[in-house]
This record gives sequence, structure tokens and C-alpha cells, in this order.
Amino acid sequence: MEFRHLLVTGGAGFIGSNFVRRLLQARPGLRVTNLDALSYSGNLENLRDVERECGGHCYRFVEGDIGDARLVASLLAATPGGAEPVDAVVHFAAESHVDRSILGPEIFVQTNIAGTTNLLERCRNELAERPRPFRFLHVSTDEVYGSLDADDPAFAEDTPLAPRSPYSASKAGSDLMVAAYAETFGFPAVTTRCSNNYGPYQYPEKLIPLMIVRALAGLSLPVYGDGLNVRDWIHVDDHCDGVLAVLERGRDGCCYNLGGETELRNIDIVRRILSLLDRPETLIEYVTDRPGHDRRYAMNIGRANAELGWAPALEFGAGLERTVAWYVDNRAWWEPLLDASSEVIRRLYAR
Ligand code: NAD
Ligand code: TDX
Repeated sequence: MEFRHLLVTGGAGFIGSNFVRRLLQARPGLRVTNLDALSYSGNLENLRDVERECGGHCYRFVEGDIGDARLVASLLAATPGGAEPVDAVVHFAAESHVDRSILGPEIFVQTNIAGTTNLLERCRNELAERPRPFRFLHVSTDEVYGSLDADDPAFAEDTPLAPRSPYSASKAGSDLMVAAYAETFGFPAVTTRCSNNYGPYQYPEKLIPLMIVRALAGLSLPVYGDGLNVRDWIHVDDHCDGVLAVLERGRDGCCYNLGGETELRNIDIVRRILSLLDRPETLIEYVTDRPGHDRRYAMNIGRANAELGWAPALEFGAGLERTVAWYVDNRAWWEPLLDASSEVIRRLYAR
């Protein structure tokens, strides 16, 4: 399928902003409307270059909430400057941090479940009034499958959902609403589930950017529990390419796992970051464990590979080096965020 006007939600966040930039390069002529509420992790600086180069013709930003029924309905119906109406939604907007969901679960239900349901319902109404070729892509996560032990096989798309944190439970709830719309209403939706992303513009509360900026600032690096929890890491560019492949060539009603096929222990990542920055391992501080800490994630990406020819391209070592260099070169981006981004650690993990 070819699209002409995408409504991207959460495009001022980490993955959404990387997606918008990459998409406008890969598909010149396409128009993007970016709907983002600018929560703590949304940042207009993430798309300054896009705004400069494309603002006014192929890109526009709208500040607003995905739960705002009137606003979403108006964006779906609108034809700004005579443009085509929206023919695809790529839905990134979410509360996305597990630790914050432990401190306060309710906003996760509101944004991730109620917000997603509002988007689905507004799209369904719009298509009933003005039928047209359309697709809704819901961006989800490997965490909905729960936690693996060391010898368990990787998650596949038919692995039962077994979320264990308020964050992953709210994402699973949104996945189920998307699946229900596809089944019940024949709504043209696809879902992607991806593993842990890293790369430029990631708010420094997640493991990799937090460790980089704290090491650069000479602060301690808090490693939860024994540091042996395992995550599968993928560079954000590879995730974005997977999302575009599913958007254009995925099967309606279907779900696709995306992942980096790179399982690493947290402590090994922290050590690699310290080594790249030439900082001492004495900065590492083992702190109390995350409540309900998932032990291991791993993704079977066979379906996306066989059906879409998609596979992650960037090797982790090269991607990490590039990412560390980006944070070294972009102090002005993260320095204003450092204090607020460490607040969660102070509240949950202080010794
Ligand atoms: P992020 O926190 O960096 O960005 C989220 C964006 O959503 C922000 O710009 C924020 O302002 C916006 N937002 C929040 N609430 C909103 C609302 N009510 N209305 C409109 N906008 C709102 O998160 P991210 O890491 O870029 O994640 C994006 C998506 O990808 C999420 O759905 C997340 O669950 C999923 N995901 C993330 C990862 C990862 O490793 N980061 C992995 C797999 C899937
Ligand atoms: O300071 C830290 N110390 C630490 O040991 C932080 C922030 C994390 N960790 C550990 C916890 C996890 O085992 O590192 C691992 C990764 O933590 P996060 O970066 O918080 O990611 P995770 O909990 O795995 O969830 C992420 O993966 C998939 C994202 O936050 C989600 O948005 C995405 O869905």
C-alpha cells in the first residue's frame, strides 16, 4: 500500500521523531501531521531540523492529546491546504517508562488504553463517514509477552500475553483493543511489537541514555539488582524501518515482532558505555532491584523476515558507538533534562 498523508502520534518522542525524520527522507512527497501532547518525554527540539526543512508543506506539528475526541476527529477529516485527508495513522504516543508506571499507574491506563481506544473509535467513525483505503499501525512492545527464563525460546507472535508491570499491562490492553477492532469491525489495523530501542534523542531515563549522560556528568550509574537481567537491543533506525515495512506491506489484522537479535546483560552494556567514554567502573553502583523486574526478553522475528524481508541491519557495537558519540556531541540537548530524568531513580532506587 502507498500512503500520502500520515497522522503520526507521539512524533515528538524518541522513536516517533526518528521515524518522522527517516520517513520524510525515504518517501519524499509524503505529508506528516504529528500529534503530540508534549509530555515530559516529548520535545520539539527532536524535530527542529524537520520543522526547518519541511514545516508548512510536508510536515506540521499539532500539540494535543490522543484522548481528545474532537481534536482527533478534526485531524482525520482535515485536508490542510488542499492536501489528501489522512490515510494512515502510525501510533507511537504512550507513557513508555516501566519505572514511572510503578510510581503512578493511572496515567498509563489513561494514555495507553483509553487514548488508543479513542484513536481507534475516531478512525472507525471517520471511515464510516468517508470510506477510503486506510491503515492504522499500532506500535507495541515485547514486554506484553512477560518474562523469559534463561533457556526459554524467544517470544513469537502467538506467545500468550503475560504482562507483569503496569506499563506492559497497559500496552497489552491497547494491543487487545486494536485486535478487537480488527476482529469485530474489520478495522484495518496492524501491530508491531519491538524490543528495547537505543539511539539519538532518547529521553535519558532508559538504561542506555541514562548511563551515558550520568557517566558524562560524573554521577553514579545505578544498576538494578544483580545486573544480570537480559534485554534484546535494536537501534531505533532498524525499528523505524520495520514499522515502515509493516505499514506498507504487512497483512491487515496481523501482528509482527521486531527485534535486534542482540541479547545482552545490563551490566555488560554499562561496562561497554564506560569503556567507550573512558570512565572508571567505580561509577557503577548496585542498587535495590526493580519491583517485578522482568528477567529476560528475546524476540523471534521470523515472520517479519519471511513476509517482509525485514531484518535489523546495524550491529550493536557500531550502533552503541554512534549513540555514545551523539550524546557527547549534543550536551545542549540532554543537560537541561538530566536533573528531572534522574528523579525516578531518587524516588525508587535510592539506597
Ligand atoms: P517516548 O516516551 O520517548 O515518547 C512518547 C511520546 O508520546 C512523547 O512525545 C509524548 O509527549 C507523547 N505522548 C504521551 N502521552 C500522550 C498523549 N496523551 N497524547 C499525545 N501524545 C502523547 O517513548 P518512545 O520510547 O519513543 O516509545 C514510543 C512507542 O514505542 C511507545 O508506544 C512505546 O510503548 C513503544 N516502544 C518503545 C520501545 C523502547 O525501547 N523505547 C520499545 C518497543 C516499543
Ligand atoms: O537506571 C537503570 N538501571 C537499570 O539497571 C535503568 C533505567 C534500567 N535498568 C535496567 C532495568 C532493565 O532490566 O535496565 C534494563 C532496561 O531498562 P529500561 O531502559 O527501563 O527498559 P525496560 O524496562 O526493558 O523497558 C523498555 O523496553 C521496551 C522500554 O522502557 C519500553 O518503552 C519498551 O517497551
